[in-house]
Amino acid sequence: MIANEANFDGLIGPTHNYGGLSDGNIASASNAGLIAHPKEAVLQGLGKMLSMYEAGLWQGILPPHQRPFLPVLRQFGFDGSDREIYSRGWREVPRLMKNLMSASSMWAANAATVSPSMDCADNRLNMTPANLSTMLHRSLEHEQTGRALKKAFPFANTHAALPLQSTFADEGAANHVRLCAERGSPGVEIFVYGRDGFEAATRGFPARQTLQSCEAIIRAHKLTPSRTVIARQSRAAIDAGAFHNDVVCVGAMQTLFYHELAFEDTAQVQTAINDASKGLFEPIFVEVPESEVPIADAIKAYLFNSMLVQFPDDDRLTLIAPLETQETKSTKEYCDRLVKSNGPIGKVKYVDVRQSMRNGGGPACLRLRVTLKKSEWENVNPAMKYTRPNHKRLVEWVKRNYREQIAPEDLPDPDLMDESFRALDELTEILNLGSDFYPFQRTRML
Ligand code: SUG
Repeated sequence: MIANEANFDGLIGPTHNYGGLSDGNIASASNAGLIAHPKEAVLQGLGKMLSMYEAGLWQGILPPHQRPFLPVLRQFGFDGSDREIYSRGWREVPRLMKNLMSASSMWAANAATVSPSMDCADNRLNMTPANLSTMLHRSLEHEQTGRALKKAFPFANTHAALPLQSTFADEGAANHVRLCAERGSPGVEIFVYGRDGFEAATRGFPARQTLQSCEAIIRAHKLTPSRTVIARQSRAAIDAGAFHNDVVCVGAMQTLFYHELAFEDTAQVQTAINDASKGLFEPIFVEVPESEVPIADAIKAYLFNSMLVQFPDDDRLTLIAPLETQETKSTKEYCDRLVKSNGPIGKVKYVDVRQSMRNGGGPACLRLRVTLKKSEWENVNPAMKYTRPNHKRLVEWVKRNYREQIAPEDLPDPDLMDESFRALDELTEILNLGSDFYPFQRTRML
């Protein structure tokens, strides 16, 4: 059966800025207040999509969310026209406003947990939008994400997000890895959590994924229990800045590539994966020792927040890493040794996603992986597939609508809101999302 892994990238929205909103995400904290370059950011994202498409992979696009997210202001008692409540919001609740401006939906790895139809008892693609309940700015995403996923994958079983409550904190595919022998066969799904939602809170950086949310998704997606693995992320990794498991681990096909300190109990994780893959494939573990790449370097350079992809006609995997990995001595040297070895990763390709990286989002954060049978891919909304004509239309759209730069003091400008809504309105045509996709489009119709 022909099946492939498609990458659906989050298009970077017109309000991209450095808000310093994510506790435990070192890049977000240390770059807070920098001048952001939205046009450059979205073109970097499109550049990555183009290179994946040109290499023969299936590539799709997820739309940015409505920002500013005015429904929250109205819920909080602000009334009047959009421009009035926007300006009042900035005068009275500026910290809330920053949260309503974030372009964080670009990090599509946090959009949902995805289980391909080959793994699910109902033989359908199953998806659960992540509630992202740990961070205020991200907790606003799940509803719009669900709508976008339904537009892209009308045939899928798209569940509601888990309840927005700390016990069910869920960050989607960033804490999920699927290994398999070939894309069209059943695989092993690995769910990684940072805390047990019923345990007392720990000190240190927040652990954003709970055991309970992993269990709920496994059940809802009707996965085969013997083919799933639940692993605990190490406290050391979280406190070093690995706010998601995909900052210290990535997997593809039979290969799991991870840092020595990624898991609380690595031997137990390996045994569980070996057991779960019996009769399907032999897993290959590529563990990067702390002595070769200290975890602080791995996180700064985002070595593991790379895409691990199988290009058509290649017999080994390619790691699509950020430029920062090439610029950091230990990670660059590690990658050089990796490709010379006889291991499963044969190439490393570096991409420029610096605008996103400064908020802690590498190449892997920007995409949601969706393994699809060919017949399913053919039923994906064609306007949300990345194609050359779509690329051209999107680049023209960006040039028409995006600012070169946004400094923190530019955010309260109501023209920025109008520009953002105009851009999103135009985008709904390009991606064929309908004229009532965004909340601002619906209120306009009232
Ligand atoms: O949730 N950064 C995102 C980065 C998400 C990266 N995704 C994965 N690892 N899959 C986050 O912390 C920063 C926004 C700001 O500070 O303006 C932010 O939300």
